[in-house]
This record gives sequence, C-alpha cells and structure tokens, in this order.
Amino acid sequence: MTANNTDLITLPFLWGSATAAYQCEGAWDTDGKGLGEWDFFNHKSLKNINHVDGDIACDFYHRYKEDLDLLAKGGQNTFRFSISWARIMPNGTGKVNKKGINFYNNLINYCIKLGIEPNVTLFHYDLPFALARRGGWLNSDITDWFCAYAKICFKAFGDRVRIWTTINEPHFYSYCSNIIGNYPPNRTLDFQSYFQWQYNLMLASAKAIEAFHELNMPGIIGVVHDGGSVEVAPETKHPDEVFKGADFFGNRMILCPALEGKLPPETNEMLAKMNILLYKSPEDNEIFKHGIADFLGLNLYCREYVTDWHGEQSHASVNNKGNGPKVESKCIAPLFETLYDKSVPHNQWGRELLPRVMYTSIMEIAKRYNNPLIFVTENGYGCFETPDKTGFVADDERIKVVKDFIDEMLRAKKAGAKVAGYYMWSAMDLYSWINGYKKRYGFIHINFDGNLKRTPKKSLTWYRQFIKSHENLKTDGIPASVLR
Ligand code: BGP
Repeated sequence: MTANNTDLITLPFLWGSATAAYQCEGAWDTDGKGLGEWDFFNHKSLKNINHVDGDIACDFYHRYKEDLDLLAKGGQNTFRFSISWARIMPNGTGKVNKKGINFYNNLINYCIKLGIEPNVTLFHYDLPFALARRGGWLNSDITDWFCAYAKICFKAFGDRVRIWTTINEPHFYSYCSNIIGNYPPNRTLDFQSYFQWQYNLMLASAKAIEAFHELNMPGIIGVVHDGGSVEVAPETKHPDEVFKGADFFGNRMILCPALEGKLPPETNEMLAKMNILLYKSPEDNEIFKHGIADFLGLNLYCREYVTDWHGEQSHASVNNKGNGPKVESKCIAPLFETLYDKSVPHNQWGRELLPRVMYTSIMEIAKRYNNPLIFVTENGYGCFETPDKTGFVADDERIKVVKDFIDEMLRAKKAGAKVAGYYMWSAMDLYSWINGYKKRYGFIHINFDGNLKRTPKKSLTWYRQFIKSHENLKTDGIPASVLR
C-alpha cells in the first residue's frame, strides 16, 4: 500500500531527533560487525583532516538506553536512526550477523517501550568495506545487494518499525564522494561518477521500495533528500535556464524517481550539456515506476543560491574546518554557479542560516510534486560549544535558530503541505563526518574527552515545552497501514 491509495489516519504530530549509525554507535568491530568504508577511510586516509574516527563515537551501541531515556523524558515521541549494513551483513552480502540483528531488536523494543516511534534509515553513508572494494555504488550489482539487505531488515524488524527510509541524502552523499572528494572514496569533480552513483542509489531505493510493498509490510517507506530549494539571484541574466540546471543538478535526479517513479524528463538534455553518458538499462524504467516512495524525508539546512555560469572550469568546495568566513561554493560548468549572499548570516562552516527556506522548500515540493507526505527528517544548528563545569550548555542560539525553522515548517503545514513530523539533528552530540567531534548539534552534550558523560542541554528542556505547547497538533494524514 502506498500513501496515494490508502485511507489516511490522523496521528499526533511526530516530534523527535535524529542520528546515524556510524556517527553515534561506536563498537566499530564489536560482536561480528564487518569493516565499513568509513572505518577504513578514517583509519587510513590522510584526507581524514581532523584525525578522528567513529570507533567509539558516543558508544551508543552500549549506552542507547541512557540516551533514549533522556529523549523520552524530553517529551519526544519519535527517534530517527540508521542501521549499519556491515553490522547486519559483515561482508555486505551473504552471511547475516545475528548479534547485529539482536542489537537493533533491542534498540527498537526499547523505543517502543518508551512510547517512541522508531524511524529507521537503511543506509546513511556507511557502505560495508567489502562492497566498496567491489566498486561500491558504481557497481550496478549493488542495487540487488542493497535490496537483499533491505529485505533482511524488513523481515527482522518490520513487525515493529512503521516508518522506513531507504537512503539518506543520495544527492549530498554522491556530491561529497565524487565532486568535493571529502567523503570516501574521495573522487573530485568526477561528474560521470556523480550521476551514475545517484542513479544507482535511486534504482536500489526503488527496488527496496517495491520489495517493501510486495511484502505488504505494515508501514510506510520513503527517501530522505537534502532538500533546500534553488533560488536564483536577481542579477542573473538567464534565470530560467540557471534554475533548471541547478535544480537538475541538486534535486531532480532524486525527487523525480522518488515521487514520480521516473527520471526527470530533462535528463538527456542536461547530461548532454555536461557530456555525461549514464549507464542504464531499459528495464530500469519499470523498476522506477514500481518504486515510488510513500513519503519524502527532507533534511533542511539551507538553500542553493545561484546565478549564471561565467565560463570557468567546474570547481567546488566546502569548509570542513569551521574557521568562519570561507563559504561553501560551486561552479558547475556549464549550468550555474553559486553566489555568496552577504545579506544572509552564515555559520562558522560557511553555510547560510535562513529559516524561511524551510517554508519555501516545503511549499515548492508540495506544489511541484503533488503534495507528498513529508517528514522533516533533519534540521538543526551546528556550532562549537563550551559547557560549564557541570557539563551544562545553555545553547540559546540553537534554540532561537531551531524555533525559527520550526515556525516556518508550521507555516507550511498551515498553508496545506502534508508535514507529519520534525526531527532535529541531532539527538545528542555526535561525530560530524569530516568535521569531527567539535562541531556539535545535539540536545544532549557528550563529553568526548572523558567518560562520554551525557548532560542535557537547555534546548532539550525548551523542546519538551515546545512539544507540550503543540500537543493538539495532528498530522493531516498518515496511511492507515501504518497503524496495522
Ligand atoms: C546531513 C547528514 C547528517 C549530518 C548533518 C550535519 O547531511 O545526513 O549525517 O551529519 O548533515 O552535517 P555535518 O555533520 O557535516 O555538519
């Protein structure tokens, strides 16, 4: 059953927070877990510029109860986490690791015991190393490897998990891995791989969605997209063309397969402009057609502010140091360039902080893609933080930014978008990919230099009160199948 063809039921709005396996679990080689691509990268690569890894991270693997207790006390009724593929299947394919299954069974059961709705992502950047060695997301067999792994998870946890995501951020994951080169396997400006990788991710996602529906699982399944909308600067000479190019580059290769079951109609035209040849087979169209998502997860942090391409060679950069003025930028020949908007505040990592983008992005998707069911699966505020002697952080700035974003989300909901839940990134402080442990996002402070002591921040209490004051908020409709 999909969101399009089923009765809709009104549920309380879901308020929670999010994590991802590699960023919090630690226990990197415990209980039969296989090596992950990020384990390999962080242990071996000079491109691990902050010289940290996720070996221990928050030690969530052993301390999940402590974290979930704090979140439940904080009034949260849902929790987003991902499953580590290599913990379930150490080699990516074949043998299943029972201890890995046990861990997630325990975690899910504990969520349910606390009245927390688990929202489970199957893949959040952490590819088993055994598959990375076989070409990873560029090997077309991976769509079947992923689907086999997904089915194991559906069968093991599907009696209790009602909200599933196939892939977290196919676009941003491919962008960092193939264009910026800060995520393994660290390719830079490799546009052929960038598009092929996204294509294979979306095909794998569609296969898993189709399998989920065929198995008649009692829940909904979606894709999570890093969904900031494209805005064209007023001085742009060819605004329509620039918008089309930037939207294709950042959004459409994900949104069209996920929400319409097909590649964007402009694919051939755009790829020809970039001189890219996508390796695909005619049967793939049927797979996309049968793999439409029941909902869209949106990770909303910032927009894409763009203008005309001025003739330079492609280049792209991010700020992984948190040293202030250096902003993220990209020039994607011959489609568009990003622009620095000095009227907008930026964070220390050079990213815009513009809460109204929450409203515009959601409304644009509602309008252009037939008003899908939406969860805001990530949004938040990363910063350096210094706790007081007791470990307490008065994170007033986070509270302000997050509240502004949430208000914009509620405005979109009021205007008719089907938003059904909000997850702040992140539940507790955790490993921030290339940025290490100093960039903090959590409701709960973790002392990474000592005993991993957890201390709730001011924002955890603020969020509890905020949730309480929105107790009457309902969803406009979640598929009835979720309640089965
Ligand atoms: C999203 C990822 C998360 C998380 C977040 C913050 O793109 O899905 O895993 O890390 O961004 O990003 P960062 O940690 O790089 O600041």
